[in-house]
Amino acid sequence: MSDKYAPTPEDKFSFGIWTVGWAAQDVFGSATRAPMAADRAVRKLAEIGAYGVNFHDNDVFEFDESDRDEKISSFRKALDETGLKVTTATTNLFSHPIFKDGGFTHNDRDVRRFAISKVMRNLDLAAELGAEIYVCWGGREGAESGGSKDVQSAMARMKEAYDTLGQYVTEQGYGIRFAIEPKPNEPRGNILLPTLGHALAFINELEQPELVGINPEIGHEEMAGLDYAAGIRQALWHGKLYHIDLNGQTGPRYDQDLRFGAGNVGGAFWTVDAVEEGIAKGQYTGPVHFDFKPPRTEDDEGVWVSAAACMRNYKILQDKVRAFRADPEVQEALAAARVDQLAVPTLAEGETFADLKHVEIDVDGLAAKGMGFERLDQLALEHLYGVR
Ligand SMILES: [Mn+2]
Repeated sequence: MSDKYAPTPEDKFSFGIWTVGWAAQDVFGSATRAPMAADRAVRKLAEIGAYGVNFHDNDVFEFDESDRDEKISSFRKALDETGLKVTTATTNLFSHPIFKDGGFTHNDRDVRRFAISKVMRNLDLAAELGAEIYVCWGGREGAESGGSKDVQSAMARMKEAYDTLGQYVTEQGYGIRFAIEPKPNEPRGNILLPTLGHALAFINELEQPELVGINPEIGHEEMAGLDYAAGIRQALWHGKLYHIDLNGQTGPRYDQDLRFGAGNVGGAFWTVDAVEEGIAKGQYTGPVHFDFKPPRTEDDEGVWVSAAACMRNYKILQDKVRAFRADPEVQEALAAARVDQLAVPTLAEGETFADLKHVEIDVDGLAAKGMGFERLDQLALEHLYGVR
């Protein structure tokens, strides 16, 4: 039986090892599932049709690195046997108590030096395993109270860390680029670089800004009340969308990490539209990555149902988005809403501000004219609701 929503390698779907591997411990309760070795996660992800994986160093081996060689060799064996790619890697600078005040911006200098060294060691492994993108989630870089963090110095130390790591990958000849993952809060009361906009501005201050882009997550941007699809479209315009973390979230609350397509369904529709735009224009070349957590209610079987659903929901929405864009009535509604007119430069070729100083337009006529956006959006909803 052929299934048009079945994942294919061309879809480039990838998962973090920590997503399916999460044993479901939370603030209020202990784990409800057994720990999962990275090599099992790789094998199961391959079985359900994933293309690649992303891992934290400590998803594979322990913090003290006593089992490093042994665990990397079984991880690598699983990768070789399944053909799964390591698309992305990252460093855990948040779980161990030493990182309670962050890594790159910890008030203690020794911890900052240790954090950079931990990332460098894992960059070697990332390069060895073929990862092209290195995600940096500064989950503990932040504060609960205003006086405890000198934010300007924290920014300077953050820059120092990225500049040092940039020099390292350049020196080593690794073809790796960094992707900063913003988040407004949780686990810290407030986290530095809280939104993709903050991160984009920060990147401009770096010595080698071309080495650093962003990895926005749906849930994280929506926790801040922001429109994810519009955010990643802006990042594409800047040429800074290096990676994406797709999942589900229902409004500003704790980080839900629902499977992709759950939570804000309308947001998911426009997210797929935005990702497809980026891919079609050659602006996004990374994996279609899912960073979700199967809820604590699920057993092992539920974990794989949830993971498979991320990919399935992406393909269902991809189908709907394509049907929306191809619909002649939608094209007519887009034209009536003058959406294409925004691509026309406001000044004609050769014009300067002088030509705009005394512009004569039909003020009353244009003020009275409707935009037709409701008709257009209703067509989108009808595609999403499955009645067109
Ligand atoms: Mn999250």
